[in-house]
Amino acid sequence: MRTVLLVDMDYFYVACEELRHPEIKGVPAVVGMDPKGGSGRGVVMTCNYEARKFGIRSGMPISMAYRIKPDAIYLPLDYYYYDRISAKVMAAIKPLAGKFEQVSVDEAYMDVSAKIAHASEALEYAMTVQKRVLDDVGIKCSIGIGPNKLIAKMACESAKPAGIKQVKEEEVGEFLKDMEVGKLYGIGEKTAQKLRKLGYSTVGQLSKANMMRMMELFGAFGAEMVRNAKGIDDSAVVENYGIKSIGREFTFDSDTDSGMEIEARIGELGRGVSLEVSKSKKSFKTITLKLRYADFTEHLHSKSIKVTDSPEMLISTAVNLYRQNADRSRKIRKIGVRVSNLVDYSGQKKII
Ligand code: DCP
Ligand code: MG
Ligand code: MG
Repeated sequence: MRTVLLVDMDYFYVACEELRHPEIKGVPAVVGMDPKGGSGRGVVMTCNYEARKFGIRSGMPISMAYRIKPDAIYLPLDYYYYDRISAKVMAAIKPLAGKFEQVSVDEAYMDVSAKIAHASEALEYAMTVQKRVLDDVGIKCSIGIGPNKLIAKMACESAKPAGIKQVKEEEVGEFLKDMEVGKLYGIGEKTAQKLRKLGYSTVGQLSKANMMRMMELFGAFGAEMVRNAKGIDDSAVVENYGIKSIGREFTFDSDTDSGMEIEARIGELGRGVSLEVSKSKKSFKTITLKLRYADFTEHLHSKSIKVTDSPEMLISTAVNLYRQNADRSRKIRKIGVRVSNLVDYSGQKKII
């Protein structure tokens, strides 16, 4: 039997900002694009729990956040700073894991099965992890504990903020039974709506769905949903798996069809991504350009090349993806550049 922890920092970007601006503690604060007195574009990246009390959320247009709470503190994004804090967090907790898998800037799975004699010791172990983050970095995190990654992840959601929630193997059924289907890992709002129409409003109901029928309706994802609804997840905590992709996005102040302006931005985003790639000592194989048009339709264009860490290759590939794929008759609202299929730089040297 395994014991898996999912450790996730609370309101991470704002928590980072609190470290260097302690005066924002306890005051509604938002990190995101400049609201520009309500006319700003782009979104809220995150906000603290004081701001969440007013209904502000990650991903919400910054202009909407501003309408809700114009007197909140609005801070610009500083990815490099958050990455540095993230590295400190990961370095602090990695030694406490048997197997350690970072999954995002503020989140990691820890398989602690080898560190404790029995699942009943997990709660105390998680408290040690929480305290380590607070002592070494000065920020708070929440921890979900489960017999697998899926349950640990969902337990963490219900532990937030600054909490710990353990779901033991024998409690999995009860934990999932009455959970709203949209809360199940991997299910977005659209799928949740479809499922509700089919009569599956709770995870418990979905767990009893006919596998074949779900596969007819949703393909392989249908089978996965039913497995998840049963709380089944055999995937291992993969050591050194690291972050799967590195990307940056930019929303234009006003929608644009100027190729020059767009290509200049792609160049800038590409340089930012490259810098981060080189800091994490990675090389990459796949470059993805995201184009969001003025009408909010979004298109992803990807190209895989020989593994490289060259900023020039990254930028020229992204620019070519734009030249080859963009619909020039429509204006663009937002662009993104991302690299994936990351390998350790040392790994790449061996390949060559
Ligand atoms: N983030 C983002 N875009 C989103 C959501 C989050 O850029 N739509 C960024 C900002 C977050 C960070 O990633 O600080 C971590 O994301 P989480 O989902 O873990 O959210 P938070 O840590 O901000 O809040 P929570 O306390 O709910 O974990
Ligand atoms: Mg978080
Ligand atoms: Mg997270």
